[in-house]
Amino acid sequence: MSHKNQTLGEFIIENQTEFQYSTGELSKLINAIRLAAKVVNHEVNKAGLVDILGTAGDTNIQGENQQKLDVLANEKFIQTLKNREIVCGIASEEEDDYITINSLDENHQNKYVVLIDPLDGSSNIDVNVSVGTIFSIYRRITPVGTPVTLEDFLQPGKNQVAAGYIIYGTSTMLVYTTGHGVNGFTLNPAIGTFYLSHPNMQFPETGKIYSVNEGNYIHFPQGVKDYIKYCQKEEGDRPYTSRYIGSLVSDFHRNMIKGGIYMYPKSSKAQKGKLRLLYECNPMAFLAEQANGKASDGYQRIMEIQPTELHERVPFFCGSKKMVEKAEEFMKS
Ligand code: P6P
Repeated sequence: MSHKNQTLGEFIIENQTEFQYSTGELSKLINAIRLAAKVVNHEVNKAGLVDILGTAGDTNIQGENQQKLDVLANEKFIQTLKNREIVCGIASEEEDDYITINSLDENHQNKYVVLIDPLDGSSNIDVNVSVGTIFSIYRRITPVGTPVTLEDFLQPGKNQVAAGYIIYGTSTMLVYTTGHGVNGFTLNPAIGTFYLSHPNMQFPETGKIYSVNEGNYIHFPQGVKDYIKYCQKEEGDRPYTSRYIGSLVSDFHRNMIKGGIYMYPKSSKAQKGKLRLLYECNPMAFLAEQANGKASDGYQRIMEIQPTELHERVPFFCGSKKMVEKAEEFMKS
């Protein structure tokens, strides 16, 4: 249920009954992410001024210690999530191990775990290219009332209860799903409010954009090479356009609106590819499937993969259903 100019807060309240576990908890979770997104957005937007305000490891004009933005984003999201009484554990690309959050009443009543890539594509900050935050939310599987365990984080993507991203681009957007479609909210920075700008986002069934780092071409499996040549061939609705900006959230967001496929395949240089299963591929796969798209490792559905390690990597093919299926055909032939 959505209507024009609805704020994120109104949308959450109006739709929280859809969240099958209990009212209020989803609101707290998404509100925590909304708050952290605004804080990180403020820092990302002034990143270019860091040298004027003070460099990382230095103090800025306010006398605050400057931090690398991905470390800062990580701290802001963890701190904001910790302050809510519903998260029992957090895993982050920036943390070697997961973080156990002991609820104030010490008997671990909190029910959810959150996995985050706090600032994906952060190397783009220095060249003023869009970056993003990616989050994935599960209900714990070990008993409430006990400390969270690694098992709570190593769940297949199909168990996610919510997932989304914030894209810090020409405008800042929060795009998320709770399993009832994908909705995009744009931040009005003047008043710090997210407004529903992209209700019910859907991948076009096919498209004419392919996103891959072709600098790795000679290292790709033959099936990927053949698919790239298929995209480039003068035939039917091809050649497609190549668009790859080195920021998964941005490439995914553009492809969801216009139609396209994003690929980070395995290669002779990276046997499992580069992207992380738990806090990059699974949340983006949940969004893709909720938006009528598809996400696989070239052979199987990403959200079926049983994780074995917190930071494990998988090959990633994601976007318009027919394009992913065509890529899979080449991978299998
Ligand atoms: P490469 C950013 O580091 C990231 O995780 C994704 O956002 C991006 O699509 C990819 O890696 C870029 O990696 O190897 O092509 O520079």
